[in-house]
Amino acid sequence: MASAVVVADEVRTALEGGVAIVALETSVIGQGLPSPRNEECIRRMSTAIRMAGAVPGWVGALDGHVTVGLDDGELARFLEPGAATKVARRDLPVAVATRALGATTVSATIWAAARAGVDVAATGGIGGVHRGGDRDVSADLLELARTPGMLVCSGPKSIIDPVATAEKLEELSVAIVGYGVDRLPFFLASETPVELEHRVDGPAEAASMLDASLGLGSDSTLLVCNPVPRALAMPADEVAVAAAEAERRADAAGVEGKARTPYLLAVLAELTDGRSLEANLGLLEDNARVAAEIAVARAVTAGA
Ligand code: PSU
Ligand code: MN
Repeated sequence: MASAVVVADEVRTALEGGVAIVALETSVIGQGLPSPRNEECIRRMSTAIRMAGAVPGWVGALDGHVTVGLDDGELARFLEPGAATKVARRDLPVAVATRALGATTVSATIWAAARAGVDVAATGGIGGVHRGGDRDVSADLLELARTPGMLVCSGPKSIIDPVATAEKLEELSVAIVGYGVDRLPFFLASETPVELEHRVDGPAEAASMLDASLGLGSDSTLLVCNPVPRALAMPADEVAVAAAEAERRADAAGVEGKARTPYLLAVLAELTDGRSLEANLGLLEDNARVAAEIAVARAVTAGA
């Protein structure tokens, strides 16, 4: 039986030639950002990766398979609001069998990337333990615990409980590594009060940590947390107030399950006059750049 994970030619050639690749999720395109900013996101992340000397590997489900390395024409299909369904790892078989257009979250993206042999990925903020107990815990966390590799993000999204999420990641043996920082970044805001035990300063240090992890046969992802670019960072209390209001509206509207995260992000953008959108795009672009620099640092060492 042919594999339902399709590796695009550009990604395959890069893999064979030892060229660095960064895997990218499409849920941020399909659900996380409004149109037309989602198109801008594709362009900015892809450009940042190429400028650093790496190849973008956008992941998504379409036409009965999961592709690592969607081209521009394929990515365009994810842009229209509501066109793609949100696909976490557990939803992949359903998306493939029904030939659905599936925008992959972090959990589905790192799963497919690992199967394609791509071990560096980038996103904005990860899912985690939502506020108010552990009724709603993102599938991102468990997948990070059982997928070897490295994910560059800006910490948990603003709508997540950062303390509970950090505790859960410890329980799951996922190491959180600050990228030039000692405290856990908080998506749109630069930091949470959570002190990190691990830190790297620059791509070379991150690359050698990934090498060590893979060399040990570790089965979990190293979570590299790069704070939102300083000029775009929002005050933590402003984000907290807006996030709390977003939760209230989601409760009142009865928005549950996987629709909740996109709903909360949309309300957040509305409540902050779009500043959260600028910060979100800026951190996505910067995380793409950092991930590409790390992947390139590894490719250089491997080729030496
Ligand atoms: N980061 C963003 N915007 C997003 C997401 C992350 O800046 O839309 C998506 C990611 O795909 C992440 C998902 O994996 O939200 C988590 O959703 P949930 O909480 O339903 O597991
Ligand atoms: Mn959930």
